[in-house]
Amino acid sequence: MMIKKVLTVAGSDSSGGAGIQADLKTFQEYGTFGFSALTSIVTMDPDEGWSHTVTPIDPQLVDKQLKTIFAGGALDAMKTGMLGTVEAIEITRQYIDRFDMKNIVIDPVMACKGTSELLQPENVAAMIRHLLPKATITTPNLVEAGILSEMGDLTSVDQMKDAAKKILLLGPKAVVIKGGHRLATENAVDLFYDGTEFTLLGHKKIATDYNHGAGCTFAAAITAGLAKGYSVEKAVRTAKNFVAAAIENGQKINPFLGHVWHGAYNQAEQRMTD
Ligand code: PXL
Repeated sequence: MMIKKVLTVAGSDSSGGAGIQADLKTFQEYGTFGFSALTSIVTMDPDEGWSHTVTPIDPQLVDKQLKTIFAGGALDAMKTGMLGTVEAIEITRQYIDRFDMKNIVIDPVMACKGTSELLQPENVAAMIRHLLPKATITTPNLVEAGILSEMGDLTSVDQMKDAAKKILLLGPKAVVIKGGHRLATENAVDLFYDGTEFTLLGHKKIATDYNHGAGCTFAAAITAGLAKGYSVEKAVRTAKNFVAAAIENGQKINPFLGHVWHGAYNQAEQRMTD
């Protein structure tokens, strides 16, 4: 069987836990072949309280990367994360159309954990316009879901359901809203909605500070699952188990933060063999 080709269009997290680093590690764990088109580079300064700087990549270079990546034709699945510039978003959409890409996961990254800085609002608008209509699924956290649905703070499962309906009107075929640790429920509750019924996916909350990269890893795992032919719901359920293992085995990376361990699921003797 041909190995499945999977692409991430995202930023580089120089600290190694989120962004393309999370994506490529996750693709590998799933036994898929990972490609990456870099849109920006995120650096953190240990001498300045770990302050983040996001440096976008020249859009022409994003185009060149995608041209290279698509030289062998369409890929089996792709995801987007941090997007850098409006031009990079438009270019990404052009490749989606040109190669009639299917299995598209849009992770609507709007800020880095630990910073309140929202990515440029024009990027959010362009993502909504050009990418969400092509999405097989989008994976907002509570904050992002509040912004996409224009509902603001979401504090209950009922509000998450309303938000999910509104987000589907933007064009994705499905949405999973990550309630995660932010929702004041006993379990970490994610809400999956594909326009037919709501499915609540619960998992016990994991008490850890070492969860940097969880969101990117979750979206990457869904992407790899779709490439392997899983249904959208199975891809989400499997990704949830994968990321739970990664969080449970989080690693302190430096004095400032700890990362999920992307290799944990396979270490937990549940190898991704099918
Ligand atoms: O977790 C959001 C995120 C996404 N992409 C990149 C990041 C981060 C947070 O640090 O650096 C590249």
